[in-house]
Amino acid sequence: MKRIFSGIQPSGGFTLGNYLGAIKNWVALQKDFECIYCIVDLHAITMFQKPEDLRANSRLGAATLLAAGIDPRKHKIMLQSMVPAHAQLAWVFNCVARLGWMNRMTQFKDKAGKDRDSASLGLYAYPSLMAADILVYKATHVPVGEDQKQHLELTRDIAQKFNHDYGLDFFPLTEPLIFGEATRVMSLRDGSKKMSKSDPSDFSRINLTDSAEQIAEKIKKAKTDPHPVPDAPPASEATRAERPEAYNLMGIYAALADTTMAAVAKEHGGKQFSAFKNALTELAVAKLGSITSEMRRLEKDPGAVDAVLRDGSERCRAMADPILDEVYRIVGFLKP
Ligand code: AQP
Repeated sequence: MKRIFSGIQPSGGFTLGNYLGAIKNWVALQKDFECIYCIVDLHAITMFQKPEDLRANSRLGAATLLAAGIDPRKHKIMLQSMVPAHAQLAWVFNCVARLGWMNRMTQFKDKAGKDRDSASLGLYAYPSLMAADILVYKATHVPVGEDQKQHLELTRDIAQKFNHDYGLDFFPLTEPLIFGEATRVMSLRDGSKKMSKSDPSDFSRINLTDSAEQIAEKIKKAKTDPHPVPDAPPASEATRAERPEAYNLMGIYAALADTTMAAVAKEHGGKQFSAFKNALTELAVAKLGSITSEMRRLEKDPGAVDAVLRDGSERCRAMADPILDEVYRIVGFLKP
């Protein structure tokens, strides 16, 4: 059976970017793959999190996956810190990954900003932990948004070097799964920036906890340009860069409606943005409303959400521990 691992950081509430770039695809993949979906709290603390916020967001994260339609019995919803093998394998990978590889990671550069010396060592080592998350289950496929593509290439480099150094064919070369019309949802305020849960401006994103009124207000205020809705998808990245906000809203519409940018351009091309924004609001509220109300219901039952995480994590420990034991034997650690 092909095995999927994918993770999401509880560093805030989840956004429409997380939903369209990841969660919506995770739901669809359940029928063809054995799936492990992880709330990656170890990754979240690479940037400081208030402990009470981290606890709340971890629960909210699990509730979001349940509300979106992940089946915790057939598959696994788990918490990274509940399965120590992730961090243990990450140490081995810290000794496999090369500094030159890590220095190329654009997410570190973006998140560390200009003041790199005050970024945490964890933020720098993040991709090595991500490789461990995936390979501690020997996952074959990882569904992600465009922003994580480089980290997955690094995961393959680490697997390949480990296999080569120890003369074995132990870890699979994991394939990224990047699909849908919204692999990179951009900020509603600036079409050149990714929509992100940690952006200081709440108007830059739609949160999955937003009410219909909040969604309407954010879409109404979303940046556009004076021209009508494009009548064709962008022919190239250069064309997209000429009108990033316009194409971003079209991409969001297409992904929410399960259609293509070409179909959206055919239906809405040439209209004024005010009319298109009304249609987009209606669609977003219709698609996200049921998820938000189920999340609200689950929020009132934290015991049930914790039980799902504990159960998923326990079943993951049973999968990960034998693989970690084998790695420890391969690298030459003595058995305790
Ligand atoms: N804007 C986006 N468009 C498409 N996909 C996205 N993803 C995130 N943002 C977008 C995908 O969501 C999954 C989980 O991401 P994450 O929460 O682990 O980390 P992230 O990519 O760093 O997300 P954020 O929202 O930007 O978090 P912060 O602000 O804490 O850094 C991944 O598959 C990602 O591709």
